[in-house]
Amino acid sequence: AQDCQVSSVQVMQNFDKTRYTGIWYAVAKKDPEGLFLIDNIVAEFTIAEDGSMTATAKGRVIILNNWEMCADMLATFEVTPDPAKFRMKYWGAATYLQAGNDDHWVIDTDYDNYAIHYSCRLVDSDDTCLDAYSFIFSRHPTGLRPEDQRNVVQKKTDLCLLGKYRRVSHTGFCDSS
Ligand code: DAO
Repeated sequence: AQDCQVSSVQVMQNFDKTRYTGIWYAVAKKDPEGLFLIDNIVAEFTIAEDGSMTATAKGRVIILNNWEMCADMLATFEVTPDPAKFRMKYWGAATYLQAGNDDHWVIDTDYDNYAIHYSCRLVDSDDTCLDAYSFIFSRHPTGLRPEDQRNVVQKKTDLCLLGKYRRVSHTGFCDSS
């Protein structure tokens, strides 16, 4: 759908959270208002014994007045009637990091190469999104495979976010922490 309405966003059909586990490198990001994770963003998804999904994530952040650090984040996911739509509760390993509760929707993935995430934090009265963020994830830190790019561009367009993403670099900033 390209009516830009949050309720008509198409998500991954028959999402399989088991195949989604493991490491994903953010290769592009559309930032929300007051961005938090800047670059070197790596997330690892796990399925607990009770079947619930959790994640850890790292990324370079700037907190307070220009204090640059690697944020260690934790997240738990609450299921909803749609298997690709979760509520994500997240917090930092350190208390001064950001914490919150966001939608976490998997828009599309082939599980082995790419994944497109979307979260709308603020829905307007006309059902368009006033504050969205979105990660393009790859299993490969080097980026998306050329054959996945067309599909990713189509999904960015469907989300009404085409042109709003920036590249997320991986320089090793969070590798030792
Ligand atoms: O970076 O501006 C931002 C918003 C992201 C907040 C959530 C980050 C912590 C949890 C990430 C888990 C998997 C994507």
